Amino acid sequence: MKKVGIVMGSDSDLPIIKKATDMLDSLSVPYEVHIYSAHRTPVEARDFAVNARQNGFGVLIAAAGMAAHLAGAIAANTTLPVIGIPCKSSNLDGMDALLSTVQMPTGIPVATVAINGGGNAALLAAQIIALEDKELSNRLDEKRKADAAAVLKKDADLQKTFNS
Ligand code: RP5
Repeated sequence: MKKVGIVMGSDSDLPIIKKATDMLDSLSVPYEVHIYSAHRTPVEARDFAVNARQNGFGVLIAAAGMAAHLAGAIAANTTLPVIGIPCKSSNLDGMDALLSTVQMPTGIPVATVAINGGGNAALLAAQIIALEDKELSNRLDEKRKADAAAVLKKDADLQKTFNS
């Protein structure tokens, strides 16, 4: 199975990345995690993206906050699919990173998830990897069913409390 490459701009983004790695662990999807910054370590960020396909990655996740150029900078250097996670910063609540990540010019796409959306970034990455892996596709189907069952159980509990 191809790996998911996860890059964050700073170790301060790690709590958001943990949501992604937990999700990938639960689906048995292999991944690598790195700290490369579009601004502080641009050469390493570029090299990671340039070599990602030949290093066995099938999709990349890039998480950054503030003037969040990491996902775009990664996407500029590979034609692997890139998923951007805008991270919430202290001053602008993540709106800065959201707009920096989502507003890519035509030609260099970044599939942007919600602010701090590590879980959905991992799920989307898994769905991309699952295009060529039937067993992973089955695990994703099972997760959808389990998630729906959990919501219906909550509804049933609510009926007992409010509607009986
Ligand atoms: C971004 O700046 C990082 O992705 C992080 O979200 C934000 C702040 O970084 P630190 O100052 O906490 O290292 O590049």
